[in-house]
Formats: sequence, C-alpha cells, structure tokens
Amino acid sequence: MTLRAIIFDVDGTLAETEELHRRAFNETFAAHGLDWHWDQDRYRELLQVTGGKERMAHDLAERGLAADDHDIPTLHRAKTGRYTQLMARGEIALRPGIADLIRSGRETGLRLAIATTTSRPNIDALIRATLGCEAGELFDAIAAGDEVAEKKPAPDVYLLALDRLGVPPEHAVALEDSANGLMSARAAGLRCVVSPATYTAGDPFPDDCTIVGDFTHVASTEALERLLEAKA
Ligand code: XBP
Ligand code: MG
Repeated sequence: MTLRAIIFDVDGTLAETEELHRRAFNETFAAHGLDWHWDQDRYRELLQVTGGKERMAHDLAERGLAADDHDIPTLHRAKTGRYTQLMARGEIALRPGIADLIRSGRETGLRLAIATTTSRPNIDALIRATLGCEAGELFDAIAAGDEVAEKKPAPDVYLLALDRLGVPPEHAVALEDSANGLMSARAAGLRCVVSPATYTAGDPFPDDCTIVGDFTHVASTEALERLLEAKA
C-alpha cells in the first residue's frame, strides 16, 4: 500500500521528554505547597494513565485523596507553563533518526502529522527547541490530547490526525514508543513502527508488533517503506 503519510507520537517518540514532564509535575506540586512527589518508579506506573490531568486524578484516587479537594485543571495549566519554560532551555534533543525521517518525508512528498496525548503548547515548545521552527510549518496536521473525547489507547487522536490529513489509514504509518500508543494507532487502522523509550521499554508489546531498537532504522522514507513491505 503506497505510503502517503507519517504520523508521529510525541512523548517518548520524537524525544525522551518524560523526565522533563516528571520534573514539571514535581516542581508544580511543590510550588503549590503540596507534599506530592513522583519518583521514577511511581512515574513509570502512572504513565499507564495517559494525560497529565487524568494521571493526577488517578494518583489522588490511589492514595485515597479526594480529587474534588484539588483544582486539577489549574495545577495542570501551571505544569504546562513550567514544562514549556524548561523545554525552552534547549536541553532536550530529538531521538536519533527522527530529524532525518522528517526531512526525508518532506523531500519525498509525504504528509506529516502529530497525534499525541500531550497538549499543543508542549508540542510547539518541543519543535521550537529542537528544530527551531513552528510545529505548524513542519506538520500538515497536529492532533492533541485535549481535542478528543478519549485519549490513547482509544483511536480518537489518530482518527483526528487522519481526518485532518485527508489520508485513509492504509496509506499512513504511525511511529510510537508505548503499548498504549500502539493500541491507539492500531485501533485507528494504522500500521505502526514502535521504538520503546526509557519509560516504555517494559511495556507489554504484542509479538506481532514491528519493533525497532531506535528510529535510525527508519530514518528515510525509503527505509521506512522497506520495513513496512518486509512486514506486510
Ligand atoms: C504521553 C503522555 C503525556 C505526557 C504528559 O503522551 O501520556 O500525558 O506524559 O502530557 P504521548 P500532559 O506519548 O501520546 O505524546 O501533562 O500535557 O497531558
Ligand atoms: Mg509516547
């Protein structure tokens, strides 16, 4: 099936961003006088809940605290502000292979999109800090978590990206790092290439999933097409 579009997940796929998210959460909790702290082990567990607001509510519930006692949307807005400021320091790099694949995809006329659980300000901050341009200049469609009813593993955000691209799922491929992301892409009818990230390396990936050690294995349109054909 001719490849016409690549849809990129963001966190864990474009870049290893979860430590920065964790730091932004913890700094936000402290700034609001809350004695909450997510260490790496706890954060790995919590990452099974996609979306920062949903993650906070889940954490509160598991600790027997009432979500109604806390203004989660306000806390999350503060966390996003903190995250985008930290990102602007320029310490996060794209994962190997990603910049080359974006360049090659554009050169070969593919349409490029983003389908992520995170929100638009975080996408913009990452692309600005790593590629020095606006996400909207590079990607033909951007679908973010808060634009859809159900976050990953539901298909909604991939379906939205496909709709905005105007490309049917058979002609596109998703790049992902997590089992929730893979489920979301597959539920939208997409093929998916997975390269696990630090926090998702232990995810339960099914045996029939296309896994690569890193995205240098698919750093050009040609290499990506070759891999998809080999797996067809
Ligand atoms: C991964 C996530 C996100 C981030 C936090 O998303 O689950 O929730 O951890 O983002 P993806 P927010 O891999 O789909 O990009 O706090 O902005 O929700
Ligand atoms: Mg991800």
